[in-house]
Amino acid sequence: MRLFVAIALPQDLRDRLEGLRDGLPGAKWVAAENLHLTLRFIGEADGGECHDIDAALAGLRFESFPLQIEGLGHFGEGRRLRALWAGVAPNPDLERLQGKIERALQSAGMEPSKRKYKPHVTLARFKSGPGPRLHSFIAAHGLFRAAPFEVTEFTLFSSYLAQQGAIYTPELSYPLEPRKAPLDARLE
Ligand code: 2AM
Repeated sequence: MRLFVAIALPQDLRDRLEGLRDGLPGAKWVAAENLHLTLRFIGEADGGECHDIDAALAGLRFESFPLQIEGLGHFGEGRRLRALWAGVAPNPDLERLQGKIERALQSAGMEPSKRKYKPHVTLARFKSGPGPRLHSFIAAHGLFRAAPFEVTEFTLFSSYLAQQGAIYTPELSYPLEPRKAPLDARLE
């Protein structure tokens, strides 16, 4: 199974992100039900490894926290443009949760992640770049900012590459603990 750990996004947020789809020739937009925020890509895992991954994730303790999607960016430039994404407002809780997941998976025997973590929600992928239109798209929509939502769990997804594109299936979810500190205190 090909696996990754991610935060599933609420329906209203996915609807808002879907509303950005407009005017980018060559963009292959990610289906609304597939929009997610990856915490850790795992890759292929066999039965025994899946068991160890589940045990490592289930043992993790972390409090719920708010998260806000804002801004747009891209990976690659010009003809090497690969992806357009929505970003995340600076979020120390997200960084800490990601770090905990990384350490838990390493103690379950996984190799350390090679890439530095860059939180993003991939909106579209490109085979041939949209040229200068990307910059006007980002100029038009770059101030995108969604309402914050409460992250109350994270999810182990499987990814299956079908003919019509990737199909992501939530396999197991790991609830976070109820938040103790009030929201106001955390936003200060
Ligand atoms: P992406 O959206 O930037 O492509 C499922 O493929 C998820 O895992 C996607 O969110 C993808 O990020 C992420 N991912 C991270 N590293 C990956 C890798 N080496 N191969 C495939 N997907 C990866």
